[in-house]
Amino acid sequence: MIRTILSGAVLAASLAVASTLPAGAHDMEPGMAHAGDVMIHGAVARATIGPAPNSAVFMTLTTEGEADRLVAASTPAARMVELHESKMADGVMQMSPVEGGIAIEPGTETVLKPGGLHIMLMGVTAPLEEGGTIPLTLTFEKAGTVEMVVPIGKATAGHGHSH
Ligand SMILES: [Cu+2]
Repeated sequence: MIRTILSGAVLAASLAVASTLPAGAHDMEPGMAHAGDVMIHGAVARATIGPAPNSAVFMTLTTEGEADRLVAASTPAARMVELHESKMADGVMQMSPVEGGIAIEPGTETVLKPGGLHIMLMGVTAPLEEGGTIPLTLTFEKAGTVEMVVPIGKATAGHGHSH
């Protein structure tokens, strides 16, 4: 019974946050946007823990047109943003910049997720707290530039490695 009441309170708090999103989200859900033929969905920024300086943004990218590439990302919430890929090398998870951008192919979901492709936020200007949002600008080779609102989700394990 207590658990039910608490869940209701948490849900109400979540809805309150969602209703105060900044302009620019249009009528789309936070974490969703489109640039030309490219659709962005499920975007989420990882909350930071304590004084951790880095975070990452994950999302799913699809195209309803021709192949494209995510070539750049930026946000005022971090001093530097890079497109990264994490890979296991000699039993150790390592990450490196993606040369030439992240490919988006017709008929396929390009999934940015912990342990794989991600948008790395280096040097966050303030802690990223779950339930908040950050603005994010994405630039695609063909579809151009789009500004979107990205919700901040849970701090997840799996991307805690450093450079
Ligand atoms: Cu990274």
